[in-house]
Amino acid sequence: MEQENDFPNFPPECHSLLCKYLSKEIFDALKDKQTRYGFRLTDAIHSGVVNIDSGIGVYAGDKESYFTFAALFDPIIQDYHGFDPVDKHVSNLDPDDLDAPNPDPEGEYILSTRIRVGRNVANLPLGPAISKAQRNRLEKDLSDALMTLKGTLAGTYYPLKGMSEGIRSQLIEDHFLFKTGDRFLEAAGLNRDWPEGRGIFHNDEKTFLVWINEEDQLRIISMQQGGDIKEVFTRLTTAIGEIEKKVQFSYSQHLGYITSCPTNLGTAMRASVHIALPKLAKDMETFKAITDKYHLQIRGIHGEHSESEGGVYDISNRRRLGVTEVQCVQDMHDGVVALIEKEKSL
Ligand code: ADP
Ligand code: DAR
Repeated sequence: MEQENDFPNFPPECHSLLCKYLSKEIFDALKDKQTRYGFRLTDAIHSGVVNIDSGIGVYAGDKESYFTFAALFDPIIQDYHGFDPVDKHVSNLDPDDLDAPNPDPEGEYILSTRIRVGRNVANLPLGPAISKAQRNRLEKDLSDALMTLKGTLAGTYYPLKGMSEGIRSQLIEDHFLFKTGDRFLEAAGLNRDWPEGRGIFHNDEKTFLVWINEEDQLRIISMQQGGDIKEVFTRLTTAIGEIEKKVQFSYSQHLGYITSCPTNLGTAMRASVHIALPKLAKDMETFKAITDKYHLQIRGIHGEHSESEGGVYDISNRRRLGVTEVQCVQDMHDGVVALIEKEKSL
């Protein structure tokens, strides 16, 4: 790890927002600061220092990091989200405000729909700075709270520790469970003590799932086959409301829901479909013109850093902060309608 007082020597091929905005002046101004949980600048930037191919390169160790190290986080947040230090995030989780009839009622294109939010618990460090004891206690408190859910949200918690490799790999293959943290999360300190304190809660149908202590302390997920986006969003908002009766989430009037990676701040929502677009796949220029117009992101079908398979893509909203949850899902829905129209025309 870099010395406390050494300004990182970023090579010319480093193009992360960390490289772009961490000047020597900002480094010197922040290098001796620390948050109440002892999280320091060198901790926040370590992932981007060792992974020079990072897109962003920084993680917060607690809510306070975003304010203690604002001289670095603010320009990164402004660049990525177009969100200024004086802006206020506004949430709207009301499904009645969403205009999203199923874009593919015949099931010709959309294989599945998934909408997730990241959440972290108030008055605790985030994953990069949490202690093993705090993380284990959080796993117990959150899994106990989830096991009290009733009706269609009722389910079971499965700790990662002790899970058979066969079950774990099948859950990942079936798109339900997180992969073991990548090198970016590793360098951020998010994989410490793995697999202890991590696990997954899900209902019998696997349409409602909660990841515990991966990149964020909760990833609350609603998913199902087909394109009934509104039904998926409604289930998610109901679940969030039920969990929030038992758990206080870390929230800021300025930044919305607090997450370890600044890319997820605000709504912390990613609304996606797995969609087959074999004709558009042959014309990526047209494909990307549509996804750009509707503020969409293209991922492979096994999530971040994966590739498309068989002309099937993971299409999701790119905007997270400075827009409401309804707008995130509306972005995805409206973009998917345009993609299907184009695919039909080819
Ligand atoms: P996140 O969405 O939590 O940021 P990833 O992009 O890595 O994380 O995706 C996590 C998992 O969710 C992966 O297994 C991915 O295949 C799965 N997934 C994402 N979107 C969908 C979808 N629309 N249908 C089915 N599985 C999905
Ligand atoms: N790999 C890191 C994170 C980028 C956003 N993805 C998250 N948070 N999963 C990077 O800086 O590229």
